[in-house]
Amino acid sequence: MTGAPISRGFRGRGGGTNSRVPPGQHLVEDFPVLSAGPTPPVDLANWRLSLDDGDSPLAEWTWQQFLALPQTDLTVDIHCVTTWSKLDTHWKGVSIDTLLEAAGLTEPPQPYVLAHCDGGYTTNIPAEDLLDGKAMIAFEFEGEELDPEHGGPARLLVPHLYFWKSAKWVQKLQFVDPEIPGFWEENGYHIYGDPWREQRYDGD
Ligand SMILES: Nc1nc2c(c(=O)[nH]1)N[C@H]1C(S)=C(S)[C@@H](COP(=O)(O)O)O[C@H]1N2
Ligand SMILES: [Mo]
Repeated sequence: MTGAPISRGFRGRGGGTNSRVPPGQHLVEDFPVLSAGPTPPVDLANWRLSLDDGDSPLAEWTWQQFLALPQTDLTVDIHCVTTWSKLDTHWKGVSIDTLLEAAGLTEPPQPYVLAHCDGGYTTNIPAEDLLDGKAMIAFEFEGEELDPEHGGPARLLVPHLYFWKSAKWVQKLQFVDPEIPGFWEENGYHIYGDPWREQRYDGD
């Protein structure tokens, strides 16, 4: 058969889990750890999460203040660019919508975000990809506090993009314009990283 590729909706007809596995991915039951560096020690007394507009601080929360914000539960599938996918993962955290609201913002001050982590890792995401319940700062996984090797005490979760966008040990979301490529994006990976369009590498 030639012509247009079969659409996702069509392929999904049979139900089942295959329709939930993006091209080139396979399912895993375990939860692999992928870190570019060592796991930073957990230090809740000095933990801070901040929002910046360029170089100007917008808001900052201590751990206590962060936990006092309204919380959200998310059940989502996650997809790592190294080809593993994991279905129906359960997370609790604070949505980015809630953070913006708590900071007194009705919309993102700039169209792009650079997430900064303890340890120096960075990743970039368009601001709109963090809104409308699509992303959160997660602090619980499967009903337990988030394991340090998986980003505890808290990580960004952006499940509709490859998992390298879900920055572990996140400390700051910096709103910027133009977009600033993060660690993997600077090292040959795709600037956006949509698993359904198999945007693994620059140029895909
Ligand atoms: N701070 C930080 N966040 C990170 C990474 C990292 O090396 N450092 N690796 C990314 C990559 S490539 C992936 S696939 C996921 C892995 O998350 P996990 O170790 O919880 O599976 O975290 C992402 N977030
Ligand atoms: Mo990854």
